[in-house]
Formats: sequence, C-alpha cells, structure tokens
Amino acid sequence: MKKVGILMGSDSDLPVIEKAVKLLRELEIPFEAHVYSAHRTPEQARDFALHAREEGFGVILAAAGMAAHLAGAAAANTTLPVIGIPCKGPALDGLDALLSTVQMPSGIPVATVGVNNGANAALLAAEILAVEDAALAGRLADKRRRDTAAVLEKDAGIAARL
Ligand code: RP5
Repeated sequence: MKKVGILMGSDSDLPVIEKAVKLLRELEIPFEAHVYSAHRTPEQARDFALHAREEGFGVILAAAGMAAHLAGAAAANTTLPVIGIPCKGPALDGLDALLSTVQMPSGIPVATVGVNNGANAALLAAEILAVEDAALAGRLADKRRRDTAAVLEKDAGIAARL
C-alpha cells in the first residue's frame, strides 16, 4: 500500500498531527512523519517532496501555522496530492494559516482542510488511497458506519434527556 507522508513545520504542530496519526493507524495506513519547515529547513522539505513518489508515498499531509507555506512548497515539488492543514498560531485564530494554505495560485493545488483538522486530513488521504485499494475502501465504509451509529446513539440519548 502507498504510504502517507506527513510534514509539520514545527514540533509545536504535533497535537494536530496526532489527530491524523490516530486515524491512519485505525485505518491501517502506513505513514512517515517529519518536522520539515518551508522556512527553517527548506532543503529537507524540498527533497522530501521531490522524492516522495519514488519513495512509495501516495499522498502528503502538510501542517503549518502562521505564514503557512509548507503545503504549497511541498506541492510545488511533487505531483502527488498534497493536503494542507492550517494550524492555529498565537494570533488571528488560525485565519493567517488558513488563508496562506488555501489561497494557492492556479497551477499548484493544495487541498485544504479546516484549522487544526488533522482528522479530516487523514480521512481525505485515506479516501484518495482507497480509489485504488478495495480493502481500504471497505475499512473506510466500516468506519463511516461506526461513526453514524455513534451519532444515532447520541440522538437517542438526547431524546431521552429532553
Ligand atoms: C510554523 O510556525 C510552524 O508550522 C508552527 O505552526 C509555527 C510556529 O512554530 P514554532 O515557533 O512553534 O516552532 O512554521
């Protein structure tokens, strides 16, 4: 199976990445994670993206906050799908990173999830890999059924409380 490559601009982004890792593990998707910054370690970030396809990756997740260039910089160096995760920083409630990540000029796309939404990034990566992987598609469908059942259980609980 293709691996998911995970980049984070700083180890301070780890709580967001942990949400993604939890789901990748649950869905039995192999991954590799690195702290590579578009600003502080541009050569490492570039090299990872440049060689990701030949290294067996199928999707790249890139989490960064503030002037969040990591996802766009990774996308510039690969034709693999890149999913950007804007991270909430010390100011502006993550709006800075959201706009930096989502507003890619035409030609170099970055699929962007909501602020701090590592979980949706992992699920979107799984859906991309599942296009060519029936077993993974089955695990995704099972998860969707479990999630639906959990919501219906809450619905029953609310009805009983009101
Ligand atoms: C970004 O700057 C990182 O992705 C992080 O979200 C933010 C702050 O980094 P630290 O100062 O916490 O290392 O590049």
